[in-house]
Amino acid sequence: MKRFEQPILVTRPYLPPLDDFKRGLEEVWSNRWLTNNGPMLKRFQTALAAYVGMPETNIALFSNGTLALELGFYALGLSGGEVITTPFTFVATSHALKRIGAVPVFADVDPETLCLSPAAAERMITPRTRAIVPVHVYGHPCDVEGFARLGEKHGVKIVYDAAHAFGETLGGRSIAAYGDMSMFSFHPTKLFHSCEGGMLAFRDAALQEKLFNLRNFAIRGELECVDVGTNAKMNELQALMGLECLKAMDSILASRAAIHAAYCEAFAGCDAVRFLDPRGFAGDRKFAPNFAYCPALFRDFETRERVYAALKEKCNVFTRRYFYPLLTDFAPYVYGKGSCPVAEDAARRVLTLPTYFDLAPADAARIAGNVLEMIRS
Ligand code: T4K
Repeated sequence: MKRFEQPILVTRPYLPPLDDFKRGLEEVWSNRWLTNNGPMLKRFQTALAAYVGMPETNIALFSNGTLALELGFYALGLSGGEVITTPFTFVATSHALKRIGAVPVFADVDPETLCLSPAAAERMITPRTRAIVPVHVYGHPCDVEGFARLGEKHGVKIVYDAAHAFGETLGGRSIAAYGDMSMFSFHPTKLFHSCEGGMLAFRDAALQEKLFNLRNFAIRGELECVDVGTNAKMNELQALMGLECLKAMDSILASRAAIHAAYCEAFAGCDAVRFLDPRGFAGDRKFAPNFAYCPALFRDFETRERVYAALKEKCNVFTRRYFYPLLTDFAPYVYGKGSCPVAEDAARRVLTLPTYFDLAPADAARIAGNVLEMIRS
């Protein structure tokens, strides 16, 4: 069994060359403009729009992904309504709904992709449903056509929590182009980041002004306040970090693909572990994954727990059980407990393995080798 000398964490942020960042800092220093729609933010917005292939009028940046979700939900008028979503996600998805006064209603996930199932979601639709919020969990693509059909048939909004899906294309288009709105998180645990940050991409350009206003307290100039906004502005240092990281996207994606391939190869043919490979998850559509996470499903809860603990104790490898406990195990959402058996089962068997820009594929193979040894012992 290989013990790593230095701890291997589930993820580490990409950091741009320090000299490039310093050059940007000099610009911030000379501008003396630190936040509130500064020049760096505008440049980042332009660069992001080009990167994701959306018009600049159809994106907005925020201080983090959770506030982006909150304001997106609020701007779409979801407060006071029911919203169908998945429990197999980070708490932020449902927290953002609750915090704007919407009621999360949980539906089960697809056993292959672990993303919300359109069929399960449809069964939960009532006259009070205002939206469906699927999550491209781990960067796995949701059934976007299935959800588009539900949106049209039932007159509900489709809002993707695309926190994990930055940099992906599906059916030849950016994944940001699907649904009424998508949210991307730029937290340092994501493959692309701006220290903290979030982006909304939306179909209706008229939303942009509303969102810009809401992220700045909903004040207009010095004399007017038009709504209950908040402070969700991205600052200049965040934008600078984002701009510098964006330059490295090609190599970030390439390194993740190589790490993913190393795990795939190591786990091939193993019955006790199903390593999830998103390349098969898009049906006939062309899909370019970002390999944001490296999730493996173990045969049972006991094996997963044993491997999780042994990797930590014997190998100095710190994996995470994203997303365990399931949302419906947490006090605010316990009303949904027992309603999503596929998600409940996956949460008890999943382990997300280390992946980040400078993890050597050979080390990923060694981690997988350790896992296989533990299973056999
Ligand atoms: N929707 C979904 C589906 C999400 O997954 C998330 C966030 C959101 C919405 C909300 O987006 P944001 O508001 O965060 O933009 C992490 C992140 O805090 C969270 O952003 C993320 N999802 C969630 C899945 O994971 P923790 O509690 O696991 O993070 P932490 O601090 O334990 O870090 C994980 C690993 O990364 C550790 O081994 C240490 C390493 N790390 C972390 C940071 C922050 C570093 O090496 N450097 C760092 O700077 O929640």
